[in-house]
Amino acid sequence: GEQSYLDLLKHVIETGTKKMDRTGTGTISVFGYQMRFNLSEGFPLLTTKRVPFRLIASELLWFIKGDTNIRYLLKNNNNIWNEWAFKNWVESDEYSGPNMNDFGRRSQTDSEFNKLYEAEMESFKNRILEDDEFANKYGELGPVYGKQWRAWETSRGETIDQLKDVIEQIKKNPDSRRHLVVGYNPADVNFMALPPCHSLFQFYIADGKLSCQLYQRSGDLFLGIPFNIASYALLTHLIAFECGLEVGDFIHTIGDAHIYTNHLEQVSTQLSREPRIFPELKINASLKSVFDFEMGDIEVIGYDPHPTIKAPVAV
Ligand code: THF
Repeated sequence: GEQSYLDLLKHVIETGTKKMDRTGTGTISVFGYQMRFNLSEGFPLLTTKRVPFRLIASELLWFIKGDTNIRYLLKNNNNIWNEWAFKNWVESDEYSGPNMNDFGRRSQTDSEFNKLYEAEMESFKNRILEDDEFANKYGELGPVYGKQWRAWETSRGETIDQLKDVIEQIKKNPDSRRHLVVGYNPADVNFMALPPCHSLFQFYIADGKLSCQLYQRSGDLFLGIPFNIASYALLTHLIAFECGLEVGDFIHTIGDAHIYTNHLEQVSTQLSREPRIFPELKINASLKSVFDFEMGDIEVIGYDPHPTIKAPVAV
């Protein structure tokens, strides 16, 4: 349960190494860690801080649709990918507003700059929502998860729908050891806003239960990992539902497991709290396919978390 996540935070604080990172923020990090969540014991939405389930569900539905443009997320009031699209916009030739170099760091350290940044971000979002041409060009994150899951391009000029294929194989050939979906496409990595953190996942069926293991190459333990746990738990539930299976375990394997140094205070607040029982997931049981779910078909019930803990995201 939740304790395995809290143990990971403690483990990194106690044994981790200080390490610089791409974003210039600094982290404490360990290499190689595994957590296991038994999904039949409740839905793993952490309770030691409020984790916004709506954002997790809309991001997952966005992946499942094969969409890679932030417009869908914005329509659902989901802002978690904005910074990566915004970066492409402010670095483009067409952008002529105030200099936004290094906006991730400056918006947190310079309050004058932060006002400018927030105004630019607001107008960027409005343009993505209102202007189709602008959205096609600057809302696009490149061949990220949705593209690789639903339309992986082969060297023969075909596309592979990995998600559809894996669901079909789970039904037809449950004992297979090849139930894999790969997000990390080496040929496309340089064209993505951010190379996939969740690189590969595999399903396993035994005793009528569907389990899922994720290999995540890099994990932001405070902000990203709580999202990732709930996201893959939800995906496992949706696929199990379509295939007439119960849910088994979600196994989360992380490569570079790190806490950003500007999240340390938040982490110690979280570690001082007692975990509560996990909520339950409720999905619209009249649907037939993973591909038919919309936001209104998914909810968690009985979620009673400790309060939100705010933290800046490293870009
Ligand atoms: N980059 C970094 N540095 N960390 C990540 O977790 C991360 N992601 C995705 C892509 N790049 C990343 C984006 N996922 C939040 C959560 C998940 C994200 C990005 C941001 C976040 O800020 N969550 C807040 C709430 C935000 C809100 O309410 O709008 C939180 O408190 O949980 C790894 O998938």
